[in-house]
Amino acid sequence: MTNEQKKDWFLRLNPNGRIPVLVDNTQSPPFPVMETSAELLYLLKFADKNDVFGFKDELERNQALQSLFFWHGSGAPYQGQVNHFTKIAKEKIPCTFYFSISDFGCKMGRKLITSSSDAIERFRNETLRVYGVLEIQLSGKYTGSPREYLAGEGKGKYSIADIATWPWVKAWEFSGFSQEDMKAFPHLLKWIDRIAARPAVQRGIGEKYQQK
Ligand SMILES: N[C@@H](CCC(=O)N[C@@H](CS)C(=O)NCC(=O)O)C(=O)O
Repeated sequence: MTNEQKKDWFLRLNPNGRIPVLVDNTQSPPFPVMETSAELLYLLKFADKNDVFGFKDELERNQALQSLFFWHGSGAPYQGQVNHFTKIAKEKIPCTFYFSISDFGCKMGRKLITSSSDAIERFRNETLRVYGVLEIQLSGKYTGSPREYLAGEGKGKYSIADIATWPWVKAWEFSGFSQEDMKAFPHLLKWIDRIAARPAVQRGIGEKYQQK
């Protein structure tokens, strides 16, 4: 691993030192964009004038933003930690985390998590909880209308909301979740397959883009 993302040339474009970064060379000077969700919104604005992957209607647009923020703020960080603890920091090293009252609803104000196995448990549970939120949306549990995509009227439309969320959720197995864990999310599993079947998605996950 060369850790290019921690080198000066990359930090100049994205001081967060994480992948991806987008650089729009059609702007003068070239314009860098960090953070996946901001990158998707940038692409929508400058490369998708007809809103093929977005919405003209403000309420539908806002629905897409809700999903985008939800995944960026609640899904990716939790599943990212699951990946970290189960794949990268495999050794169960004792470590200390504090979470606020609102996370635990306990009177003590803060709860101490003292081992990485506690941390894995916490992040696994939170990721499954977030999958549950997506399941509620897709199943139409409270609206009575199941939907095919996360945002948009009726059954919804494939949009940046799905584009941001899908690559993570479809990797549930990589994150160490079992078929048993996923049984609670039948609509989410169908959504994964529905998006996987899209020709452009097939190309995007195809051999050409596999790491050698
Ligand atoms: N909030 C950032 C997270 C980016 C992120 O975590 N990227 C990972 C790869 S998916 C990364 O760069 N990992 C290597 C590192 O942390 O140095 C975003 O949405 O762009």
